[in-house]
Amino acid sequence: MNRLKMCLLLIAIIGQWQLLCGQKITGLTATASSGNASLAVDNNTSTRWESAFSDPQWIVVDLGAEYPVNKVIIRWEAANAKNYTLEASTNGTDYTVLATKTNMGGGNRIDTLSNLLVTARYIKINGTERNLTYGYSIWEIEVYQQSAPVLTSMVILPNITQTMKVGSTMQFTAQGLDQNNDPIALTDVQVRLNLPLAVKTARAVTAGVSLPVAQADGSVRVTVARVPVHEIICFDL
Ligand SMILES: [Ca+2]
Repeated sequence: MNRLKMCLLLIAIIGQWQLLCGQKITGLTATASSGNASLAVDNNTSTRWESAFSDPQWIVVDLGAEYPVNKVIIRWEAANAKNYTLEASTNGTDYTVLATKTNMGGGNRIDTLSNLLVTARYIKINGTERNLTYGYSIWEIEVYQQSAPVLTSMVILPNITQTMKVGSTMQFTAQGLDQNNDPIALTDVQVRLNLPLAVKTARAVTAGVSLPVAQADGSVRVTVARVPVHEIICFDL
């Protein structure tokens, strides 16, 4: 019985994703309960917003549109918040508390609040207690988008090394995973037919076979018969 010992090697994935990659959101504006809020979003780390000398005080950053927000960096001046909340809103009225910070240290301080995973247009810092008698003082507030899914690994099922009859077919599923190990859509999968026991098949191995992923579950149907017969070696087992 002629059988083909074949190994399918996945050699490339072509996807179409936006390359947002956690970039900083620009064009921010801000309002506050007191003081010149714009100085906290002017991209200048030597100018600062300072509130009135009382509790509580707040500052709201307007992103200009809704974004998938992942990280906020607050560059506090020495007159900083001992206790505060970070909140998010899509309409500027209804806020959700993302983080509550308490007993934070004095002096110039950089607070990085990450893994927020929230859709928001407005980010609010609500100071409830100061570390000094001065107002709340922030050099700069930075807001970052959530990283777009990026293909980082794949799971191929079943095991891609198979012994098959020539002319028979096999089906496998290629599932891409992003940096959070969540499934990611694949638009095209390229596979290579490798015949390790047959040196004469080098030409076929080099050429490879490209097959589109046509099904929503990412499965690809591979038919051995589609490989020209003269480019493969069959042997008896
Ligand atoms: Ca500034």
